[in-house]
Amino acid sequence: MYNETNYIDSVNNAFTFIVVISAALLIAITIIMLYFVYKYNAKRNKKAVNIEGNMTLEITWTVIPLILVAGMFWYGYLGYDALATPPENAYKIKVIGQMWKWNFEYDNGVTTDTLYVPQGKPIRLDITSMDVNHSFYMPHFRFKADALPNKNNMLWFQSDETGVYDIACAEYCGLNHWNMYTKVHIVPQTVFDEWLGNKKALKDGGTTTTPVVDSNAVKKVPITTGFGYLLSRGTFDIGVIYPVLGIFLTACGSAAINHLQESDIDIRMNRTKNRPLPSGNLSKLQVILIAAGFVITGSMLLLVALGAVEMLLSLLALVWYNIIYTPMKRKNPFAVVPGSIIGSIPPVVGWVAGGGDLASPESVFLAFFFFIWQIPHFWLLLLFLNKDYESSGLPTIMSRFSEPQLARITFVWTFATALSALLFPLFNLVSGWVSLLLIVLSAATLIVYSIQLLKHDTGRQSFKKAFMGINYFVLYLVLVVSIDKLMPKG
Ligand SMILES: [Cu+2]
Repeated sequence: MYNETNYIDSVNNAFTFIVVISAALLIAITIIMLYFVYKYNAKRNKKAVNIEGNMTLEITWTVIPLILVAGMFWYGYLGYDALATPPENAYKIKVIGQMWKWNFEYDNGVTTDTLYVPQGKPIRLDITSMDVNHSFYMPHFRFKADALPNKNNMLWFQSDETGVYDIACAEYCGLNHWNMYTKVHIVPQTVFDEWLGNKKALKDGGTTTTPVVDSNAVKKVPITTGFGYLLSRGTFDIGVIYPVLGIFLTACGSAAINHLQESDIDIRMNRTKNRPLPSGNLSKLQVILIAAGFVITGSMLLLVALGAVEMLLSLLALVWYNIIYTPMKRKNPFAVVPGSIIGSIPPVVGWVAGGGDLASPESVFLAFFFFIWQIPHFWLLLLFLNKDYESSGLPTIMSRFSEPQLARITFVWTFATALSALLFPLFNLVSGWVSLLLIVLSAATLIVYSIQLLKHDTGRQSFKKAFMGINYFVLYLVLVVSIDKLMPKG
């Protein structure tokens, strides 16, 4: 009875009907016009004659268009009528537009960002908006309905075949309007029931999620600091110990303070519930003393062995992490962007400690590069650890963007990271052509590899792979640039 949906054919037929009539009229009128241009041209007809009234002609050019237009209306009306009267037993789903994603609410209270519907069953969509005007658009089904904050619009459809199709917003609604894409999955009833059951279980378990930049960051610190030192010094010597150790100790202190600040969140997540505080192995006072010991030792080492600039930079990282970023991420799901600045400080400390100028272009570039790669790094971490974060109960970027949207945004940042890597040669931080070639090749590989993020069904696995991809890329880049520096010149 129905092919993919009840509505596609009637829209297609009405469209074909209108195009055929328009094309026929265009051709007929053009031919007649050319003939008249030839026949009545000024040389053959020196004197124009005025013709008045012709009943037959007037009736003809009124009746023929009337029939054509009535035919178009009839075709359009048939489709509209089918669309305006949903069957009584239609399965109801609420569609709520929001800047900038679609939410689908099912009868058991589950809300998702991707639409799943059972195959072979009439589906009724009740469409509204929670902020501005959007337009709910499913191109494959020839569906479009305004999503308005003060009015409920309805669409219904039934598809007897399974498939995955696009959903978009067809009304400019703000900055990220372009990214309001999601998918409709038409699946067999059993698959649908299982999916809805899983979603329900997940919902009862917890609500929202947060990116928690954890002490994992501490492990990167010695590498990036040493890297900055090598780049300005041109070689490794014993002096590298001071910035690396100083920054590392301060970062450990910073992580300890973070444990204090977040013990209430950590206890809720599998990944962090075994940290010393949530598990009860250390008291608060003990942690404070440990943190102070780390920070004071690290700062003193930097101040005495290197200078005030190095010490102040490392304290800036600490202030940024513990005083600005940590409280901010509890309120703002985009905190990860300013948070990424923290990772750009250690390589700069290394650069200055190695004798480089803090305000030099190379130092600014190093900071920029180590800032930009952390954004896809943390967003991917969030995407594939999502389930765990869901129990932390903090605001998350997942409440603003759907998974496919976040995947696309992450791809753009990954792309930017790959391109930024090409700046290493440009800032004369790489000299050998072999290293240059390796950097270009690895950047291209990263881009091609990350394209999986743009594919239809981005699962946790592909986020995890992309996450590993970008981490290995940066590690590889640091190695190539370091080896290039250490090679004898000449
Ligand atoms: Cu919109």
